[in-house]
Amino acid sequence: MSTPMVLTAAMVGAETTREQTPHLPISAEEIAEDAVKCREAGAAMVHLHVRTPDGKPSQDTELFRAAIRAIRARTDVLIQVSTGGAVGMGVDERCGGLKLTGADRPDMATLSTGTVNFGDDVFWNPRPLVRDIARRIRDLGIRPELECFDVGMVDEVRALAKEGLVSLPAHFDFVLGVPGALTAREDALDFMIASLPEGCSWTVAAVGRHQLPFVELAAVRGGNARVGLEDNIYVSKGVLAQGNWELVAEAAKRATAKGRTLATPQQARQLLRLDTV
Ligand code: KMH
Ligand code: ZN
Repeated sequence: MSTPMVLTAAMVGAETTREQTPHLPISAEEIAEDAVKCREAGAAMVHLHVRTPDGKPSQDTELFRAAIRAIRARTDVLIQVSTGGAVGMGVDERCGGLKLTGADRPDMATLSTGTVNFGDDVFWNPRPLVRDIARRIRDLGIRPELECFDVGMVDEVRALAKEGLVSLPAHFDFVLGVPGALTAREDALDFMIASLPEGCSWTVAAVGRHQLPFVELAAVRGGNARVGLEDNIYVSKGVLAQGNWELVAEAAKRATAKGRTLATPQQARQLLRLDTV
């Protein structure tokens, strides 16, 4: 039996707009409604950003709280908050989701591990800032998903582990295909996997038209995948996905066709070691 595959739905993001797709969820209720369908389609986790009512990217604690409560009232899908936010945000703003404790505490949070060109912008993650966010995640007692936009960032995680800011084995997210960063190519994925510290798990989040083909590459390599409107709005060439759920459904179809079963949230909790931080 192969290891169950964890599908994550990156539902909202900071860059996708309603002008690009009318199916982007914005309010807590819209996010929760789509999250329920993502879970039914096979997602074990959602990667969460939030927006103000007019659609602007935000990392506001209360907007996160509302979205998390709306999701948890309806489904058991795991919730991973973004600490990346949108380019140009400061560290305190980015960490809004990490202020949630008790019943509203997220299950996981992203930790971007280095600075990278992000289209025509720069996603600014100097080493002291990465360490600041790593400490905040550690203090909340949750696991980071270590976002690597290029292969040197995997090495940076080794340094973070030596400093006691990340515990190994850890869970990585290889973000491939961001313009200006590592390309979405099969050999690039293989190099990332080969670079991992012993025993680590990984997800691949490929951007744009690469998103769904990389679900299949991850499936045959025993990895996990992230899909969703944050990274891609099309379910096939020129056809908008009707919601995040449709991308998850397509990912699930492709993963199971490659012989993988899909992880439940409970299985994902174990596979990603969320209870042993
Ligand atoms: N919006 C990107 C600049 C994360 O969520 O941790 C960064 C991002 C990363 O989305
Ligand atoms: Zn994100």
